[in-house]
Amino acid sequence: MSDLIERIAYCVEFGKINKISPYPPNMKGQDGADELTKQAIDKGIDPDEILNKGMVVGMDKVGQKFSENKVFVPQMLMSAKAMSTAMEHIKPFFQSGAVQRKGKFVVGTVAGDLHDIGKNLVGMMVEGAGWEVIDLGVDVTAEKFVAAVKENPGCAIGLSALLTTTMVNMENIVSEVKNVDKDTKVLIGGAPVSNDFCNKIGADHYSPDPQGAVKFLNSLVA
Ligand code: B1M
Repeated sequence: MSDLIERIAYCVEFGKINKISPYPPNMKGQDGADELTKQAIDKGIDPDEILNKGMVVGMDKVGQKFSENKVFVPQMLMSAKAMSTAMEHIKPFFQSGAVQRKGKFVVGTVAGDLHDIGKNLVGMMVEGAGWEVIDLGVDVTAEKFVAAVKENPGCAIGLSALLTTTMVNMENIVSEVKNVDKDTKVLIGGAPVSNDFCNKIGADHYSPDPQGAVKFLNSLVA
């Protein structure tokens, strides 16, 4: 039983999506995260255990390696794809309430900015860490973030920006969101953003990578 969980973690870590997936080459023809997760559920293994001791462990490992520059964006994307494919088998248990999520994370790329690869990675890693992710997409205005905070009381907010011309829009979003609920935690990230900028605009945390985003969010519910 634990062998199956370990294999799921391994598939997520190395981006083995399913049996027909040719990546990684040394696992060609083997079951991937998709098949193994289904087998685990069919065997009656607790979905919470599959998620937290399998998928989350795999994502955690790849996230750590990414932070250390030992793997790069393509590997992260393959891991995220393996995880999201396997998650399809777990989702019905979230919906039934059999598996509890840690909280809600509303994420979006700020107004004027269309870059979404980094934001998507953050969303996938956070989802893999057991959070419900509400992705507002790109070019997201302060009004849309405010509406999401009202619809999802107690959620945390994530803002991404890749342009020096759009990172400035974060300040207004932080201020509008905090006007609705001053306790709403706002996490920011993206290549031009820094810790100093985070302090200047009154956001709660800056993370340079998805792993840091996960650590910050988990610290809120620890
Ligand atoms: Co754009 N672009 N782009 N672009 N683009 C950059 C960002 C740029 C640095 C290229 C350059 O000039 N060298 C430059 C910005 C310069 C600046 O402002 N300082 C630039 C420009 C100028 C532009 C346009 C203005 C070009 C034009 O039209 N004249 C235009 C703007 C469009 C708009 O947004 N309004 C534009 C358009 C585009 C494409 C649409 C073609 C495409 C985006 C496709 C897409 O995202 N779907 C694109 C791309 C791909 C890039 C580069 C090449 C790659 C960005 C990327 O995805 N990186 C980029 C140059 C570069 O970075 N080499 C560039 C990979 C991604 C995983 O990293 O997004 O940094 P990143 O995310 C990281 C971290 O930052 C962090 O985690 C991720 C993983 O580590 N992170 C967070 C990100 N968000 C986070 C949120 C968090 C926490 C961490 O918490 C919430």
